[in-house]
Amino acid sequence: MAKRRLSKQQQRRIATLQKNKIKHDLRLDRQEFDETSTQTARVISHHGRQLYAETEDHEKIKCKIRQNLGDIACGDYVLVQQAKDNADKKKTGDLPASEQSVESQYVVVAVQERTNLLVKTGFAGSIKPVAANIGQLVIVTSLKPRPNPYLIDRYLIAAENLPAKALIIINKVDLLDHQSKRVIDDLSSLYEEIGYRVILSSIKQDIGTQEISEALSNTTSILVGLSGVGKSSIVKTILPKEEIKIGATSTATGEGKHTTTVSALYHLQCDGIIIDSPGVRDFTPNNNSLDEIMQGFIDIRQFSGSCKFSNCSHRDEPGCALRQAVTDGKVDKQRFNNYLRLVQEFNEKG
Ligand SMILES: Nc1nc2c(ncn2[C@@H]2O[C@H](COP(=O)(O)OP(=O)(O)OP(=O)(O)O)[C@@H](O)[C@H]2O)c(=O)[nH]1
Ligand SMILES: [Mg+2]
Ligand SMILES: [Zn+2]
Repeated sequence: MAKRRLSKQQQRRIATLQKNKIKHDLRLDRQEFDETSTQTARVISHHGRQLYAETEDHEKIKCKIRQNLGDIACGDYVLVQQAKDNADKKKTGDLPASEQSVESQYVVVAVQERTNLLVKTGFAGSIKPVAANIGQLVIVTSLKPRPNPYLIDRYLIAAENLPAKALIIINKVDLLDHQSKRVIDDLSSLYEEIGYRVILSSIKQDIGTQEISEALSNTTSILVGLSGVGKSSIVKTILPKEEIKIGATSTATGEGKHTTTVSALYHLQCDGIIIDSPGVRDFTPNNNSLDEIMQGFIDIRQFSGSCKFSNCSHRDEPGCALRQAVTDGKVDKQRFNNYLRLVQEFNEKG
């Protein structure tokens, strides 16, 4: 593919960014950090070359990031050190209250091993980390924008392969009418029959919020889904004191305006942790193999290996156990088609 030529202005911008990065790295290298102050903290939100983290004493700290640490995501556990000056002042109690919290000079020196990392495939196949150490993926859908079963299935693949529990929320049920009620009923019974929990909610009418709150206890959950479905509204309802931006949606489609721009982590009273993530236009899990796709379909995977041919593509070969399961009503047709679609997309990617 021919390389796109950069305009003069773009070249200048890139040069300035590179210069700033070098300056930042030099500053970090010159500044001395107190190794005896090393402690563990959990990343609350990540903004380019800086992040906010929470220490084990629940202190919120702002940190710079030492170079070459690789990807860092919201929910990561990191090792941080305090700048020498600050650490000394803190020991003698000389640090002003304002500097003891957010403005303290900390640096992230290492990222601890994670249990899992949720990633999404971005532009041109780039892999972007979304959040780390996730116990539960909460797939938020709504009546407006409408639920998209193909998107739900792709998030379920991500959940099964993390692995993490999965929960499906159908929000904005205050907008239900006769026609949409059937769609929502069918959708929730489909996923409940497979074995997933589905909660119908309305933030406007306070429906299902208690149930959501309880489902979030004792684990780290992340809310994911299209922009405008009400992810931040759910967090704000459970944690009314937090400053959380809620966005407007387009009146025609209900499409959101991408209000939340970075993932952010919040503590719940019930010992749970919730991560609010930016809404997506689409989500493609980073499937590394056909087996990962199969593992992502908990209702279909039990039939794999029972086909007549071991390399069955489940399309038109005789003796296909998967197609038989669909014919027998043991596997939902739409789920099976979504499975085939993902396999095809994977094969086309090469
Ligand atoms: N009718 C109705 N509107 C809701 C409900 N929950 C949220 N909304 C509205 O939906 C819009 C989008 O809400 P947000 O919470 O910002 O949505 P989000 O999923 O966080 O969107 P992004 O941050 O862009 O990903 C706002 O106008 C909310 O007031 C609900 O239960 N019913
Ligand atoms: Mg939001
Ligand atoms: Zn088959």
